[in-house]
Amino acid sequence: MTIDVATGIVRILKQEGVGWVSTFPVCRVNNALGREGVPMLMMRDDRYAVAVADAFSRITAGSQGGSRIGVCTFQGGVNAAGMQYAYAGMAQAYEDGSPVLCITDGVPAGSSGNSQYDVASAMKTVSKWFGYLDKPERTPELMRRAFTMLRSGRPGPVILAIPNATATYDETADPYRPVKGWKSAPDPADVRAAVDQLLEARNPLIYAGEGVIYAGAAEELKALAELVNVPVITTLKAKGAFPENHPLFVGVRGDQVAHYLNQSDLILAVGSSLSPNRFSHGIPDAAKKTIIHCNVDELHINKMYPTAHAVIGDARLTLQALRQEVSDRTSGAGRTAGDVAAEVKGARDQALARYRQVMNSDETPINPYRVYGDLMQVLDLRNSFVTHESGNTRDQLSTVFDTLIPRGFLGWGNVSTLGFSLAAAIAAKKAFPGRATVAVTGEAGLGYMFGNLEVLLREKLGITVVHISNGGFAGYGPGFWGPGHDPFTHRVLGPDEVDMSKVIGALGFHTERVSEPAEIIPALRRALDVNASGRPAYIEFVCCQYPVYGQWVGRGEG
Ligand SMILES: Cc1ncc(C[n+]2csc(CCOP(=O)(O)OP(=O)(O)O)c2C)c(N)n1
Ligand SMILES: [Mg+2]
Repeated sequence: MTIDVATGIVRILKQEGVGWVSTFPVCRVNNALGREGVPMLMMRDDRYAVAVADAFSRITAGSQGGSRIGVCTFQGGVNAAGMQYAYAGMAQAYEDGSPVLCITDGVPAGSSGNSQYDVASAMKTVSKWFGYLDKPERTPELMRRAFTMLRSGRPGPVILAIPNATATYDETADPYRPVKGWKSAPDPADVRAAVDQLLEARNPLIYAGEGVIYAGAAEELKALAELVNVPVITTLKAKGAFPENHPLFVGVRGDQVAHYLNQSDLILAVGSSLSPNRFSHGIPDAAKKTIIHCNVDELHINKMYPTAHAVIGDARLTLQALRQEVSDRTSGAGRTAGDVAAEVKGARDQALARYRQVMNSDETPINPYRVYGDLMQVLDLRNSFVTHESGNTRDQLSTVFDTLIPRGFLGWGNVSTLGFSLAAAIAAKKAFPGRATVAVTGEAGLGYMFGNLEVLLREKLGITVVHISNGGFAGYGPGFWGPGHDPFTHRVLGPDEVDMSKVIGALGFHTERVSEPAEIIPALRRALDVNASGRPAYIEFVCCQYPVYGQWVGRGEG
Protein backbone atom coordinates (compact mmCIF):
# COMPACT_ATOMS: atom_id res chain seq x y z
CA MET A 1 0.00 0.00 0.00
CA THR A 2 1.35 3.37 -1.01
CA ILE A 3 0.86 6.05 1.62
CA ASP A 4 2.17 9.52 2.24
CA VAL A 5 4.81 10.19 4.87
CA ALA A 6 2.46 12.11 7.19
CA THR A 7 -0.02 9.23 7.26
CA GLY A 8 2.81 6.75 7.76
CA ILE A 9 4.12 8.68 10.74
CA VAL A 10 0.70 8.93 12.32
CA ARG A 11 0.01 5.22 11.91
CA ILE A 12 3.33 4.46 13.56
CA LEU A 13 2.49 6.83 16.41
CA LYS A 14 -0.73 4.88 16.89
CA GLN A 15 1.19 1.61 16.93
CA GLU A 16 3.43 3.15 19.57
CA GLY A 17 0.39 3.85 21.74
CA VAL A 18 0.37 7.63 21.33
CA GLY A 19 -3.15 8.74 22.25
CA TRP A 20 -2.96 12.46 21.47
CA VAL A 21 -0.53 15.04 20.22
CA SER A 22 -0.07 18.61 21.41
CA THR A 23 0.44 21.21 18.74
CA PHE A 24 0.54 24.77 17.68
CA PRO A 25 -0.15 25.18 13.97
CA VAL A 26 0.88 24.52 11.51
CA CYS A 27 2.77 21.35 10.81
CA ARG A 28 2.12 19.29 7.71
CA VAL A 29 1.66 16.12 9.77
CA ASN A 30 -1.35 17.61 11.55
CA ASN A 31 -3.99 16.88 8.93
CA ALA A 32 -2.92 13.25 8.88
CA LEU A 33 -3.35 13.18 12.66
CA GLY A 34 -6.85 14.51 12.17
CA ARG A 35 -7.70 12.09 9.36
CA GLU A 36 -6.35 9.09 11.26
CA GLY A 37 -8.32 10.02 14.36
CA VAL A 38 -5.52 11.06 16.72
CA PRO A 39 -6.81 13.95 18.85
CA MET A 40 -4.75 17.12 18.88
CA LEU A 41 -4.45 19.29 21.94
CA MET A 42 -4.06 22.68 20.37
CA MET A 43 -2.15 24.99 22.63
CA ARG A 44 -1.93 28.73 22.09
CA ASP A 45 1.78 28.91 21.47
CA ASP A 46 4.55 26.61 20.31
CA ARG A 47 6.51 26.61 23.56
CA TYR A 48 3.46 25.26 25.37
CA ALA A 49 2.92 22.64 22.66
CA VAL A 50 6.35 21.28 23.51
CA ALA A 51 6.00 21.78 27.26
CA VAL A 52 2.73 19.84 27.56
CA ALA A 53 4.15 16.86 25.67
CA ASP A 54 7.40 17.12 27.62
CA ALA A 55 5.53 17.14 30.93
CA PHE A 56 3.40 14.17 29.84
CA SER A 57 6.56 12.09 29.33
CA ARG A 58 7.86 13.16 32.73
CA ILE A 59 4.64 12.54 34.60
CA THR A 60 3.87 9.12 33.15
CA ALA A 61 7.50 7.97 33.45
CA GLY A 62 7.73 4.72 35.38
CA SER A 63 4.03 4.86 36.34
CA GLN A 64 2.00 1.73 36.90
CA GLY A 65 0.18 2.26 33.64
CA GLY A 66 3.61 2.29 31.95
CA SER A 67 5.74 5.15 30.69
CA ARG A 68 4.13 7.06 27.84
CA ILE A 69 5.86 9.31 25.37
CA GLY A 70 4.52 12.83 24.90
CA VAL A 71 4.44 13.94 21.27
CA CYS A 72 4.11 17.44 19.84
CA THR A 73 4.15 19.12 16.45
CA PHE A 74 4.95 22.70 15.50
CA GLN A 75 5.85 24.81 12.52
CA GLY A 76 9.28 24.37 10.98
CA GLY A 77 10.70 24.47 7.49
CA VAL A 78 12.08 27.60 5.93
CA ASN A 79 9.60 29.79 7.75
CA ALA A 80 10.55 28.37 11.13
CA ALA A 81 8.70 30.95 13.24
CA GLY A 82 7.02 28.21 15.27
CA MET A 83 10.25 26.36 15.77
CA GLN A 84 12.03 29.47 16.93
CA TYR A 85 9.40 29.93 19.60
CA ALA A 86 9.30 26.21 20.41
CA TYR A 87 13.03 26.31 20.98
CA ALA A 88 12.49 27.49 24.55
CA GLY A 89 10.41 24.41 25.29
CA MET A 90 12.92 22.11 23.67
CA ALA A 91 15.82 23.69 25.52
CA GLN A 92 14.03 23.06 28.77
CA ALA A 93 13.20 19.46 27.86
CA TYR A 94 16.83 18.89 26.90
CA GLU A 95 18.22 20.51 30.01
CA ASP A 96 15.90 18.47 32.21
CA GLY A 97 16.37 15.25 30.22
CA SER A 98 12.77 14.61 29.18
CA PRO A 99 11.98 12.07 26.46
CA VAL A 100 9.56 14.10 24.33
CA LEU A 101 9.08 13.55 20.60
CA CYS A 102 8.93 16.78 18.57
CA ILE A 103 7.78 16.56 14.97
CA THR A 104 8.21 19.51 12.67
CA ASP A 105 8.46 20.39 8.98
CA GLY A 106 11.99 20.06 7.68
CA VAL A 107 13.71 22.46 5.31
CA PRO A 108 12.96 21.00 1.87
CA ALA A 109 15.76 19.80 -0.37
CA GLY A 110 16.99 22.76 -2.39
CA SER A 111 16.05 25.35 0.22
CA SER A 112 18.76 24.87 2.79
CA GLY A 113 21.13 27.71 3.57
CA ASN A 114 18.68 30.42 2.54
CA SER A 115 17.70 31.65 5.98
CA GLN A 116 19.75 33.14 8.78
CA TYR A 117 18.45 30.60 11.30
CA ASP A 118 20.04 27.23 10.66
CA VAL A 119 17.38 24.74 11.70
CA ALA A 120 19.51 21.61 11.80
CA SER A 121 22.32 23.06 13.88
CA ALA A 122 19.87 24.81 16.23
CA MET A 123 17.90 21.60 16.78
CA LYS A 124 21.01 19.58 17.49
CA THR A 125 21.81 21.77 20.47
CA VAL A 126 18.54 20.83 22.20
CA SER A 127 18.01 17.19 21.32
CA LYS A 128 19.34 13.77 22.13
CA TRP A 129 18.84 13.02 18.46
CA PHE A 130 17.74 15.07 15.46
CA GLY A 131 16.42 13.06 12.54
CA TYR A 132 15.88 14.45 9.04
CA LEU A 133 13.65 12.35 6.83
CA ASP A 134 15.44 12.74 3.52
CA LYS A 135 13.65 9.88 1.76
CA PRO A 136 10.02 8.80 2.23
CA GLU A 137 10.97 5.09 2.41
CA ARG A 138 13.00 5.88 5.51
CA THR A 139 9.87 6.73 7.54
CA PRO A 140 9.78 3.41 9.47
CA GLU A 141 13.55 3.47 9.96
CA LEU A 142 13.62 6.96 11.45
CA MET A 143 10.57 6.33 13.61
CA ARG A 144 12.14 3.12 14.92
CA ARG A 145 15.27 5.01 15.73
CA ALA A 146 13.33 7.84 17.37
CA PHE A 147 11.45 5.50 19.69
CA THR A 148 14.64 3.61 20.47
CA MET A 149 16.21 6.89 21.62
CA LEU A 150 13.08 7.84 23.54
CA ARG A 151 12.72 4.52 25.37
CA SER A 152 16.34 3.54 26.02
CA GLY A 153 19.27 4.97 27.92
CA ARG A 154 19.53 8.51 29.19
CA PRO A 155 16.23 10.29 28.53
CA GLY A 156 16.13 13.32 26.26
CA PRO A 157 14.11 14.93 23.49
CA VAL A 158 14.07 13.63 19.95
CA ILE A 159 13.25 15.90 17.02
CA LEU A 160 12.11 14.68 13.64
CA ALA A 161 12.09 17.07 10.68
CA ILE A 162 9.88 16.09 7.76
CA PRO A 163 10.76 18.06 4.62
CA ASN A 164 8.09 16.53 2.41
CA ALA A 165 5.07 15.16 4.24
CA THR A 166 3.15 14.41 1.04
CA ALA A 167 5.85 12.21 -0.56
CA THR A 168 4.76 8.61 -0.75
CA TYR A 169 6.24 5.20 -0.01
CA ASP A 170 5.18 1.59 0.17
CA GLU A 171 3.93 0.93 3.69
CA THR A 172 4.32 -2.84 3.30
CA ALA A 173 7.99 -2.81 2.24
CA ASP A 174 9.31 -2.33 5.78
CA PRO A 175 6.46 -2.99 8.19
CA TYR A 176 6.78 -1.15 11.48
CA ARG A 177 6.91 -2.96 14.78
CA PRO A 178 6.73 -1.01 18.05
CA VAL A 179 10.00 -0.45 19.87
CA LYS A 180 10.06 -1.80 23.41
CA GLY A 181 13.17 0.04 24.64
CA TRP A 182 16.10 -1.67 26.30
CA LYS A 183 17.86 -1.55 29.65
CA SER A 184 21.25 -2.64 30.83
CA ALA A 185 22.20 -4.23 34.15
CA PRO A 186 25.34 -3.15 35.99
CA ASP A 187 28.61 -5.06 36.06
CA PRO A 188 28.50 -7.35 39.14
CA ALA A 189 32.09 -6.39 40.01
CA ASP A 190 31.04 -2.72 40.24
CA VAL A 191 28.12 -3.69 42.43
CA ARG A 192 30.44 -5.58 44.77
CA ALA A 193 32.85 -2.66 44.96
CA ALA A 194 29.99 -0.28 45.74
CA VAL A 195 28.65 -2.51 48.49
CA ASP A 196 32.14 -2.90 50.00
CA GLN A 197 32.28 0.85 50.45
CA LEU A 198 28.69 1.26 51.50
CA LEU A 199 28.96 -1.27 54.32
CA GLU A 200 32.16 0.35 55.58
CA ALA A 201 30.83 3.91 55.62
CA ARG A 202 30.02 5.61 58.90
CA ASN A 203 27.50 8.15 57.63
CA PRO A 204 26.29 7.12 54.20
CA LEU A 205 23.54 9.08 52.45
CA ILE A 206 21.42 8.11 49.46
CA TYR A 207 21.09 10.92 46.90
CA ALA A 208 18.22 9.94 44.62
CA GLY A 209 17.61 11.56 41.26
CA GLU A 210 14.91 11.44 38.64
CA GLY A 211 16.45 8.37 36.99
CA VAL A 212 14.77 6.42 39.79
CA ILE A 213 11.40 7.62 38.53
CA TYR A 214 12.21 6.98 34.86
CA ALA A 215 13.25 3.45 35.76
CA GLY A 216 10.06 2.88 37.77
CA ALA A 217 12.34 2.07 40.71
CA ALA A 218 10.68 3.80 43.67
CA GLU A 219 9.91 0.48 45.37
CA GLU A 220 13.47 -0.73 44.85
CA LEU A 221 14.85 2.51 46.29
CA LYS A 222 12.74 2.09 49.38
CA ALA A 223 13.72 -1.55 49.77
CA LEU A 224 17.44 -0.78 49.51
CA ALA A 225 17.26 2.22 51.88
CA GLU A 226 15.47 0.10 54.46
CA LEU A 227 17.87 -2.81 54.12
CA VAL A 228 20.96 -0.64 54.57
CA ASN A 229 19.25 1.73 57.01
CA VAL A 230 20.51 4.81 55.18
CA PRO A 231 18.79 8.21 55.04
CA VAL A 232 17.56 9.48 51.68
CA ILE A 233 17.48 12.88 50.03
CA THR A 234 15.97 13.41 46.60
CA THR A 235 16.61 16.06 44.00
CA LEU A 236 13.91 18.55 43.08
CA LYS A 237 13.11 16.60 39.91
CA ALA A 238 12.97 13.34 41.85
CA LYS A 239 10.67 14.69 44.54
CA GLY A 240 8.29 11.83 45.31
CA ALA A 241 10.69 9.05 44.28
CA PHE A 242 10.85 8.26 47.99
CA PRO A 243 7.76 8.55 50.22
CA GLU A 244 8.16 11.74 52.19
CA ASN A 245 6.47 10.34 55.27
CA HIS A 246 9.06 7.57 55.48
CA PRO A 247 11.27 7.56 58.60
CA LEU A 248 14.42 7.59 56.44
CA PHE A 249 13.38 10.58 54.33
CA VAL A 250 15.49 13.65 55.04
CA GLY A 251 14.16 16.10 52.48
CA VAL A 252 14.55 17.81 49.15
CA ARG A 253 15.59 21.18 50.47
CA GLY A 254 16.20 22.68 53.89
CA ASP A 255 18.73 22.84 56.70
CA GLN A 256 18.37 19.14 57.46
CA VAL A 257 19.40 18.31 53.90
CA ALA A 258 22.43 20.58 54.22
CA HIS A 259 23.29 18.90 57.52
CA TYR A 260 23.16 15.41 56.05
CA LEU A 261 25.10 16.40 52.95
CA ASN A 262 27.78 17.96 55.12
CA GLN A 263 28.15 15.15 57.60
CA SER A 264 28.04 12.25 55.13
CA ASP A 265 31.23 10.36 54.39
CA LEU A 266 29.70 8.43 51.50
CA ILE A 267 27.13 9.50 48.93
CA LEU A 268 25.29 6.77 47.10
CA ALA A 269 23.86 8.68 44.14
CA VAL A 270 21.25 6.85 42.10
CA GLY A 271 19.68 8.22 38.93
CA SER A 272 21.10 11.72 39.39
CA SER A 273 23.54 13.56 37.18
CA LEU A 274 25.15 15.06 40.30
CA SER A 275 25.52 18.32 38.42
CA PRO A 276 24.64 20.91 41.00
CA ASN A 277 22.66 23.68 39.55
CA ARG A 278 20.82 26.66 40.83
CA PHE A 279 18.06 24.33 41.97
CA SER A 280 19.75 21.19 43.16
CA HIS A 281 22.28 20.42 45.82
CA GLY A 282 25.98 20.16 45.31
CA ILE A 283 28.16 17.90 47.38
CA PRO A 284 30.17 19.93 49.85
CA ASP A 285 33.78 18.84 50.30
CA ALA A 286 33.28 16.17 47.69
CA ALA A 287 36.95 15.25 47.50
CA LYS A 288 36.80 14.13 51.14
CA LYS A 289 33.80 11.88 50.56
CA THR A 290 33.36 8.60 48.76
CA ILE A 291 30.99 9.09 45.87
CA ILE A 292 29.34 6.04 44.43
CA HIS A 293 27.62 7.13 41.28
CA CYS A 294 24.93 4.88 39.84
CA ASN A 295 23.78 6.20 36.49
CA VAL A 296 22.32 5.00 33.26
CA ASP A 297 25.37 6.02 31.27
CA GLU A 298 28.82 7.47 31.57
CA LEU A 299 28.03 11.09 30.69
CA HIS A 300 27.83 12.23 34.28
CA ILE A 301 30.56 10.04 35.78
CA ASN A 302 33.57 12.04 36.99
CA LYS A 303 31.77 15.15 35.80
CA MET A 304 32.07 17.62 38.65
CA TYR A 305 33.25 15.35 41.39
CA PRO A 306 35.69 12.48 41.49
CA THR A 307 33.62 9.32 41.27
CA ALA A 308 34.98 6.64 43.61
CA HIS A 309 32.90 3.89 42.06
CA ALA A 310 30.57 4.07 39.11
CA VAL A 311 27.77 1.59 38.68
CA ILE A 312 26.44 1.96 35.17
CA GLY A 313 23.02 0.64 34.34
CA ASP A 314 19.30 1.06 34.67
CA ALA A 315 18.38 2.40 38.12
CA ARG A 316 15.92 -0.37 38.90
CA LEU A 317 18.30 -3.15 37.94
CA THR A 318 21.09 -1.39 39.82
CA LEU A 319 19.07 -0.98 43.01
CA GLN A 320 17.99 -4.62 42.81
CA ALA A 321 21.58 -5.75 42.34
CA LEU A 322 22.84 -3.60 45.24
CA ARG A 323 20.13 -4.94 47.46
CA GLN A 324 20.83 -8.53 46.53
CA GLU A 325 24.54 -8.04 47.20
CA VAL A 326 23.92 -6.46 50.61
CA SER A 327 21.49 -9.18 51.48
CA ASP A 328 23.94 -11.94 50.48
CA ARG A 329 26.75 -10.37 52.51
CA THR A 330 24.66 -9.88 55.63
CA SER A 331 22.49 -13.01 55.48
CA GLY A 332 19.51 -10.79 54.85
CA ALA A 333 20.07 -8.71 57.98
CA GLY A 334 21.24 -5.58 56.17
CA ARG A 335 22.98 -2.76 57.94
CA THR A 336 21.59 -1.90 61.33
CA ALA A 337 24.08 0.57 62.82
CA GLY A 338 22.53 3.29 64.96
CA ASP A 339 19.05 4.69 65.28
CA VAL A 340 19.08 6.45 61.96
CA ALA A 341 15.34 7.07 61.84
CA ALA A 342 15.35 8.89 65.19
CA GLU A 343 18.20 11.10 64.03
CA VAL A 344 16.41 11.90 60.79
CA LYS A 345 13.27 12.81 62.71
CA GLY A 346 15.24 15.05 65.05
CA ALA A 347 16.93 16.85 62.16
CA ARG A 348 13.67 17.27 60.27
CA ASP A 349 11.76 18.49 63.32
CA GLN A 350 14.43 21.06 64.06
CA ALA A 351 14.73 22.31 60.49
CA LEU A 352 11.02 22.33 59.75
CA ALA A 353 9.91 23.94 63.02
CA ARG A 354 9.90 27.48 61.61
CA TYR A 355 7.88 26.38 58.58
CA ARG A 356 5.39 24.33 60.58
CA GLN A 357 4.76 27.42 62.62
CA VAL A 358 3.93 29.63 59.66
CA MET A 359 1.92 26.86 58.05
CA ASN A 360 -0.54 27.58 60.86
CA SER A 361 -0.18 31.34 60.74
CA ASP A 362 -3.28 33.54 60.93
CA GLU A 363 -1.47 36.64 59.73
CA THR A 364 -2.72 38.79 56.88
CA PRO A 365 -1.68 39.24 54.15
CA ILE A 366 -1.67 35.47 54.15
CA ASN A 367 1.62 33.69 54.71
CA PRO A 368 2.29 31.52 51.63
CA TYR A 369 3.23 28.58 53.84
CA ARG A 370 -0.27 28.68 55.29
CA VAL A 371 -1.62 28.13 51.77
CA TYR A 372 0.71 25.14 51.26
CA GLY A 373 -0.19 23.65 54.64
CA ASP A 374 -3.90 24.01 53.96
CA LEU A 375 -3.46 22.61 50.44
CA MET A 376 -1.93 19.48 51.96
CA GLN A 377 -4.95 19.12 54.20
CA VAL A 378 -7.44 19.43 51.37
CA LEU A 379 -5.75 17.09 48.89
CA ASP A 380 -5.66 13.33 49.01
CA LEU A 381 -1.88 13.14 48.77
CA ARG A 382 -2.07 9.69 47.21
CA ASN A 383 -4.40 10.79 44.46
CA SER A 384 -3.43 14.31 43.45
CA PHE A 385 -0.86 16.28 41.52
CA VAL A 386 0.79 19.53 42.52
CA THR A 387 3.50 21.47 40.79
CA HIS A 388 5.35 24.70 41.50
CA GLU A 389 6.53 27.64 39.43
CA SER A 390 9.85 29.27 39.06
CA GLY A 391 10.34 31.70 41.93
CA ASN A 392 9.58 31.39 45.59
CA THR A 393 6.87 28.77 45.05
CA ARG A 394 9.55 26.31 43.93
CA ASP A 395 11.82 26.76 46.91
CA GLN A 396 8.98 26.99 49.40
CA LEU A 397 7.03 23.97 48.18
CA SER A 398 10.11 21.81 47.77
CA THR A 399 10.92 22.50 51.41
CA VAL A 400 7.55 21.73 52.97
CA PHE A 401 5.17 19.92 50.63
CA ASP A 402 4.85 16.23 51.55
CA THR A 403 4.82 14.01 48.47
CA LEU A 404 3.71 10.46 49.07
CA ILE A 405 3.66 8.97 45.57
CA PRO A 406 5.98 9.33 42.58
CA ARG A 407 4.75 12.31 40.55
CA GLY A 408 2.27 13.31 43.23
CA PHE A 409 4.38 16.44 42.86
CA LEU A 410 6.36 17.44 39.80
CA GLY A 411 9.57 19.24 40.60
CA TRP A 412 11.20 20.59 37.50
CA GLY A 413 13.84 22.90 36.24
CA ASN A 414 17.58 22.53 36.08
CA VAL A 415 16.86 25.92 34.63
CA SER A 416 13.28 26.53 35.66
CA THR A 417 11.46 28.27 32.85
CA LEU A 418 8.55 30.39 34.01
CA GLY A 419 5.12 29.18 32.92
CA PHE A 420 5.89 25.46 32.85
CA SER A 421 3.54 24.68 35.74
CA LEU A 422 0.44 25.15 33.61
CA ALA A 423 1.82 22.80 30.97
CA ALA A 424 2.66 20.31 33.71
CA ALA A 425 -0.83 20.51 35.18
CA ILE A 426 -2.44 20.01 31.76
CA ALA A 427 -0.24 16.98 31.13
CA ALA A 428 -1.05 15.59 34.57
CA LYS A 429 -4.78 15.92 33.88
CA LYS A 430 -4.34 14.12 30.56
CA ALA A 431 -2.27 11.39 32.22
CA PHE A 432 -4.38 10.91 35.34
CA PRO A 433 -7.79 12.52 34.79
CA GLY A 434 -9.06 11.38 38.19
CA ARG A 435 -6.40 13.21 40.17
CA ALA A 436 -7.00 16.65 41.64
CA THR A 437 -4.48 18.84 39.83
CA VAL A 438 -3.00 22.07 41.12
CA ALA A 439 -0.43 24.48 39.69
CA VAL A 440 0.98 26.94 42.22
CA THR A 441 2.31 30.13 40.68
CA GLY A 442 3.43 33.67 41.34
CA GLU A 443 2.66 36.62 39.11
CA ALA A 444 5.52 36.01 36.71
CA GLY A 445 4.45 32.44 35.98
CA LEU A 446 0.87 33.63 35.60
CA GLY A 447 1.97 36.18 33.02
CA TYR A 448 3.42 33.41 30.89
CA MET A 449 0.22 31.38 31.16
CA PHE A 450 -2.35 33.93 30.09
CA GLY A 451 -2.63 33.04 26.42
CA ASN A 452 -2.99 29.38 27.24
CA LEU A 453 -5.74 29.66 29.83
CA GLU A 454 -8.31 29.39 27.05
CA VAL A 455 -7.11 25.82 26.39
CA LEU A 456 -8.38 24.68 29.79
CA LEU A 457 -11.85 26.00 29.02
CA ARG A 458 -11.92 24.61 25.48
CA GLU A 459 -10.66 21.20 26.54
CA LYS A 460 -12.64 21.13 29.81
CA LEU A 461 -9.56 20.50 31.89
CA GLY A 462 -10.46 20.76 35.57
CA ILE A 463 -7.26 22.22 36.95
CA THR A 464 -6.82 24.70 39.77
CA VAL A 465 -4.30 27.50 39.43
CA VAL A 466 -3.26 28.73 42.88
CA HIS A 467 -1.78 32.21 42.69
CA ILE A 468 0.45 33.33 45.53
CA SER A 469 -0.32 36.96 44.80
CA ASN A 470 2.32 39.14 46.40
CA GLY A 471 2.63 42.09 44.05
CA GLY A 472 6.19 41.45 43.02
CA PHE A 473 8.92 39.06 42.12
CA ALA A 474 9.50 38.16 45.73
CA GLY A 475 12.85 36.52 45.21
CA TYR A 476 14.11 39.75 43.73
CA GLY A 477 12.92 41.81 46.63
CA PRO A 478 14.99 43.72 49.11
CA GLY A 479 18.20 42.02 50.07
CA PHE A 480 18.16 39.32 47.45
CA TRP A 481 21.25 39.15 45.25
CA GLY A 482 22.48 42.35 46.82
CA PRO A 483 21.46 45.79 45.58
CA GLY A 484 20.22 46.21 42.05
CA HIS A 485 17.02 44.15 41.84
CA ASP A 486 15.03 46.17 44.31
CA PRO A 487 13.63 48.69 43.56
CA PHE A 488 14.40 48.27 39.88
CA THR A 489 12.94 44.91 38.78
CA HIS A 490 10.91 43.77 41.72
CA ARG A 491 7.44 45.35 41.93
CA VAL A 492 4.55 44.68 39.56
CA LEU A 493 0.92 45.68 39.97
CA GLY A 494 -0.39 43.54 42.79
CA PRO A 495 -3.67 42.66 44.43
CA ASP A 496 -4.23 46.25 45.58
CA GLU A 497 -4.23 47.49 42.00
CA VAL A 498 -5.58 44.60 39.90
CA ASP A 499 -8.21 42.01 40.72
CA MET A 500 -6.97 38.97 38.80
CA SER A 501 -9.94 36.90 39.92
CA LYS A 502 -12.16 39.24 37.90
CA VAL A 503 -9.85 39.17 34.91
CA ILE A 504 -9.65 35.38 34.77
CA GLY A 505 -13.26 35.00 35.89
CA ALA A 506 -14.31 36.91 32.78
CA LEU A 507 -12.71 34.14 30.72
CA GLY A 508 -15.02 31.58 32.29
CA PHE A 509 -12.91 30.13 35.08
CA HIS A 510 -14.34 29.58 38.53
CA THR A 511 -12.38 32.23 40.42
CA GLU A 512 -11.99 33.40 43.97
CA ARG A 513 -9.88 35.96 45.75
CA VAL A 514 -8.96 35.03 49.29
CA SER A 515 -7.55 37.41 51.89
CA GLU A 516 -8.49 35.59 55.09
CA PRO A 517 -6.56 32.50 56.23
CA ALA A 518 -9.73 30.83 57.44
CA GLU A 519 -11.11 30.99 53.91
CA ILE A 520 -8.24 29.07 52.30
CA ILE A 521 -9.55 25.56 52.86
CA PRO A 522 -13.17 26.27 51.87
CA ALA A 523 -12.00 28.07 48.72
CA LEU A 524 -9.70 25.21 47.74
CA ARG A 525 -12.52 22.73 48.31
CA ARG A 526 -14.88 24.71 46.10
CA ALA A 527 -12.27 24.92 43.36
CA LEU A 528 -11.57 21.20 43.42
CA ASP A 529 -15.31 20.46 43.37
CA VAL A 530 -15.73 22.61 40.30
CA ASN A 531 -12.71 20.92 38.71
CA ALA A 532 -14.41 17.54 39.04
CA SER A 533 -16.93 18.65 36.42
CA GLY A 534 -14.20 19.77 34.03
CA ARG A 535 -14.20 23.48 34.83
CA PRO A 536 -10.88 25.10 35.57
CA ALA A 537 -10.43 27.28 38.64
CA TYR A 538 -8.16 30.12 39.66
CA ILE A 539 -7.71 31.28 43.23
CA GLU A 540 -5.83 34.43 44.07
CA PHE A 541 -4.43 34.25 47.58
CA VAL A 542 -3.47 37.70 48.75
CA CYS A 543 -0.13 36.92 50.34
CA CYS A 544 2.88 38.55 51.89
CA GLN A 545 6.35 38.25 50.43
CA TYR A 546 7.64 35.79 52.95
CA PRO A 547 11.32 34.92 52.76
CA VAL A 548 12.76 31.62 51.67
CA TYR A 549 15.34 30.41 54.13
CA GLY A 550 18.54 28.57 53.31
CA GLN A 551 19.99 27.79 49.93
CA TRP A 552 20.50 24.86 47.69
CA VAL A 553 23.71 23.45 49.07
CA GLY A 554 26.76 24.44 47.07
CA ARG A 555 29.92 22.53 46.41
CA GLY A 556 32.06 23.96 49.13
CA GLU A 557 29.86 25.38 51.83
CA GLY A 558 27.14 24.01 54.05
C1 LIG B 1 11.62 32.19 31.30
C2 LIG B 1 12.23 32.70 32.54
N1 LIG B 1 12.73 33.96 32.59
C3 LIG B 1 13.25 34.43 33.75
C4 LIG B 1 13.29 33.66 34.87
C5 LIG B 1 13.88 34.25 36.14
N2 LIG B 1 12.87 34.32 37.22
C6 LIG B 1 12.79 33.36 38.14
S1 LIG B 1 11.60 33.63 39.28
C7 LIG B 1 11.21 35.12 38.58
C8 LIG B 1 10.16 36.00 39.19
C9 LIG B 1 9.14 35.23 40.00
O1 LIG B 1 8.21 36.09 40.58
P1 LIG B 1 6.76 35.61 40.94
O2 LIG B 1 6.19 34.79 39.84
O3 LIG B 1 5.96 36.76 41.36
O4 LIG B 1 7.00 34.60 42.12
P2 LIG B 1 7.30 34.87 43.66
O5 LIG B 1 8.74 34.54 43.84
O6 LIG B 1 6.95 36.29 43.97
O7 LIG B 1 6.43 33.89 44.38
C10 LIG B 1 11.99 35.35 37.46
C11 LIG B 1 11.90 36.56 36.63
C12 LIG B 1 12.80 32.33 34.74
N3 LIG B 1 12.83 31.48 35.74
N4 LIG B 1 12.26 31.90 33.59
MG1 LIG C 1 5.29 37.32 43.21
